[in-house]
Amino acid sequence: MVYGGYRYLDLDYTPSEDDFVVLAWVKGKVKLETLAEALAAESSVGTWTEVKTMNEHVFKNYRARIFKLIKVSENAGFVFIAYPIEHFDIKNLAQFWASVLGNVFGLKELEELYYLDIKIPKKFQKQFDGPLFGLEGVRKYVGTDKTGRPHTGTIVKPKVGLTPKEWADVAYKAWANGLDLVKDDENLVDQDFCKWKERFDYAFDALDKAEAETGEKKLYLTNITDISIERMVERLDYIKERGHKQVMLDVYILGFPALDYILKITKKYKLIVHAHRAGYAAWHRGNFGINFGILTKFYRLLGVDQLHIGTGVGKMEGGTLLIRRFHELAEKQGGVEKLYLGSLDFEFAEHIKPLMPVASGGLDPGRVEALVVVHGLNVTIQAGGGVHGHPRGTEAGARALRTAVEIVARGESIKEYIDKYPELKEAIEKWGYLDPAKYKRILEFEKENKDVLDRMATEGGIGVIKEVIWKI
Ligand code: RUB
Repeated sequence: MVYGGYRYLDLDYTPSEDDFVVLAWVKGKVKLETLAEALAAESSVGTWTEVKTMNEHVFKNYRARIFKLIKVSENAGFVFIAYPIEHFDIKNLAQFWASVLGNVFGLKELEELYYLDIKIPKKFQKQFDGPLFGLEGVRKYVGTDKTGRPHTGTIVKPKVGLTPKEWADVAYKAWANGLDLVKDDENLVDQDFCKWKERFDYAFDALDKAEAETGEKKLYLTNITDISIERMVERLDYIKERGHKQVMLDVYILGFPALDYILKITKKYKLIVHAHRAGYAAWHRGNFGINFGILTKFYRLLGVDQLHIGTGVGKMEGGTLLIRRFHELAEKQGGVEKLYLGSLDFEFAEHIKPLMPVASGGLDPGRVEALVVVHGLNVTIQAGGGVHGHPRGTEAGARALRTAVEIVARGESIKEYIDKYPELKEAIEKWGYLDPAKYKRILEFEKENKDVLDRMATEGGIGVIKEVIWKI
């Protein structure tokens, strides 16, 4: 049985350089082939029945083609679909999303549908500018382009509730005691107890003071996320007027159209953009979903400069191999290799700069060494609770985090220095020390056993990938 009277299965087809390629896991109430046909039809030229209006030209030039199927059972498996670039609007990511990642999620034959990866042709990537600063630009701003150490940061906690002055006092303590970055949390914008403008003014002065005292450039990431584009633009105008250089956005919640609009302004105003991803997991974790790696690609193409990608060692989901993959998608220039079934080879266009990956969520100084095994040194390490929860408060917490990062960046172990730095010792006594050896072993296993992982995924399906390999 085919879907709508046309055949989208074309196993002899080899995708061209300009095709989009999509890799999805699908499971449903009918045969895998039929499910795949439904996905290809509904996301391109077709519908549930034959239509008299279909013609040769449309079917030949605009339809999606299923060029590979990996059957895990009669009605479940991995589906590889190619789409011709002509199918899509230029400069309109919303149309692409509505096509490929739209109606298909509602088809009633489906019990599971998870998009694992997408290859975006370079020809399509040309319409995007990518990050204005990116990894290198942020490093230059902070002054770490020579040392290459990880950046350190904190999220002022409690997340909400402090007054503007209280917020800025905490921020000052963090900057003055060694951290490079202080940010609002995802849910703090302009509440009555902490109006955005007042907080900005206090924090701006605190930043100035901390920079003058430490001789270091600091980042202050102020959250302007709002349902009203006008209010966001007003805040951007104010940031520019004050001569500030950074901003923060809740990118998933804004959605692509608002993000695209705001990024045009931040680029004009030459602001470093920090992207918090709150909400992404609603797509990423379920049986019906979209892997965060796909979003990482689009956020990089649209041009944020720093992006939360998870830690691999903290409080949020995602095991070592998955987070390492996101890290590469954020930070590598050019190609990112497919590692095993569950991802596709990918290459960013030459003009798309790498961005600064941000590891955040449940971190503390004792986790830094393990974190760097997963991410390498090109990463911003943020700790909220892991700074302000220090037994002697924010100042000691900030010093402990910076010290841990400096030690690890030199290639040494913090274990050797615990007695030398009391703040570090207290942090480790409270939260412990995470041994990096386990994470080294996992990464080595992946390098040496790609075929084993590939076989596990091929035989076990998405369950094995998510639970065993990705840990989500
Ligand atoms: C950090 C925090 C951030 C998370 C979001 O606080 O809650 O919002 O980083 O997760 P803390 P992710 O350091 O106290 O845990 O970065 O994975 O998107």
